Amino acid sequence: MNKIACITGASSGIGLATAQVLANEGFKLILCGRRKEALLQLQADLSVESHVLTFDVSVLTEVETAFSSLPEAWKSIDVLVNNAGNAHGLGPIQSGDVADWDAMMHMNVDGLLYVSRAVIPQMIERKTGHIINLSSIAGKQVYPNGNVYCASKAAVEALSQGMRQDLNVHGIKVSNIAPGAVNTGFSQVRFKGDQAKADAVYAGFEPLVAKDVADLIRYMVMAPAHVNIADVTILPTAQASATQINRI
Ligand code: 8X3
Repeated sequence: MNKIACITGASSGIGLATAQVLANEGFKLILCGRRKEALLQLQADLSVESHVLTFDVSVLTEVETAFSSLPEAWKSIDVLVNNAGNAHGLGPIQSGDVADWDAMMHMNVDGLLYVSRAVIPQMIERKTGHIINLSSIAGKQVYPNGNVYCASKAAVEALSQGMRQDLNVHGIKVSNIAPGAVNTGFSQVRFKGDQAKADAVYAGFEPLVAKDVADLIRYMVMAPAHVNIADVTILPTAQASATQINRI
């Protein structure tokens, strides 16, 4: 294996688990995130060569500077995992915090676009590549109080389809993953550190863990060249829809 995978949001959660799983497959890794210390720690723990890029996906100039700083040997990215994303708040639209809305739209939508824009040209040039976008069950089903987060993930769903169409002639695969409840730091961020609220999201059933989604990503990237696993919803067995969870 002499392939390079680039993962955004690699310092925690699904991004970190994906780094570990793809390292086990022998991928060289570009680890992207905002927290340099956490990324350096991950780099030290990995058994493969990696390159750390510290930047905020939602700031175009930071994205452009980061990717243009890549040494020649790291420029040919084979797999891009657009994982960086967050939820901020859960409440009715009329009392939404504009700063929360902006943060979600900037990170989940603009960030995915900016990073893709930085990575796609060399994939087109080489007529190969695989982009995996992390959407959510929230991108397929809106739920009460989810409003802007759901909208940001609905945008990811649309962008996965749009990218697949536009990049089709260039031989580039685009995959979309829509996870349900995954027990990561996601709910802690959504509820701004309120641990009790975060814990309640995953109480009474067995949620997914980050590695479950990372294993799906591994399956997608290891599929034969002629196979594109285009769109997968991955849920805990106890979850039937965005709002229906069988809790004990
Ligand atoms: C995370 C899943 O259902 O909390 O995107 O929106 S959910």
